[in-house]
Amino acid sequence: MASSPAPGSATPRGRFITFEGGEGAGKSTQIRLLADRLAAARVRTIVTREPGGSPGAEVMRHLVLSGVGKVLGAEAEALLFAAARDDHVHLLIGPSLSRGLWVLCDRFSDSTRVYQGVLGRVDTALIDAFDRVTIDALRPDLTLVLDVPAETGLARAARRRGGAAADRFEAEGHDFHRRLRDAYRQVVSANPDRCVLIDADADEQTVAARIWQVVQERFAELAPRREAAQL
Ligand code: T5A
Repeated sequence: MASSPAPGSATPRGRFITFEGGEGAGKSTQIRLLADRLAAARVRTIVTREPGGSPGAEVMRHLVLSGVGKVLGAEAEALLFAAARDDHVHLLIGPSLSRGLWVLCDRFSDSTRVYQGVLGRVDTALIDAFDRVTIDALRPDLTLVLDVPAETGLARAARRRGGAAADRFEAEGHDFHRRLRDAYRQVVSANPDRCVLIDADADEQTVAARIWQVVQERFAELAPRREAAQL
């Protein structure tokens, strides 16, 4: 089960922001840019990722991205991602939020819902059960879903890896990646309070500015201080 802030703790819980989207949508790039802006606003943050983020989960990352899980089937793959998430939430995300840090996470449970649930046809009830065990009440405060055409994302991912082999999911065909994009759009429609769709088919700084505007609007503590300007 996910840890929660100690009752009566003087430290307010940090904010939990997740980034989602298809391959090469720009999540890692935008997380770094958001972390820089938050640091400039004197917000203490940590940047982490899934699968991975804690020693045990990094071992599982290696396993699942190598393609071993594919032969076991989508349900077993979902189980591996859930096991990695459980370790990550217990050891890093929960404790960091309790200490008042903001946590920026590259993928989280929506990835399981989309990749294993929608694309892999794993029963939603099973994924709900995994979520109850691994994340419990620790839902993200904000999920930014970066939206680019599948072709754009795959081309970016291919450019970045150069001559290296595509990983387990990058190696899927264009139809898979188009369905992935649709599935993420449905996640946003189904969770309008938590999720915001970001048009990420633009240069890095333009996308970063769009994200910063959403984050500032969402969290009152980041609103530009007007008092100083009025003095
Ligand atoms: N997965 C994960 C599941 O199936 N279930 C789960 O529950 C979870 C948690 C993780 C894989 O695991 C799957 C999904 C994934 O397939 P990963 O290696 O972590 O694999 O890969 P991704 O999360 O998909 O991340 P990528 O590294 O592929 O893409 P990003 O992070 O979206 O993109 P980024 O920022 O690395 O950028 C890619 C390239 O494009 C450039 C960058 O410089 C980089 O070279 N770029 C841009 N170029 C032009 N314009 C822009 N605006 C650009 N932004 C970035």
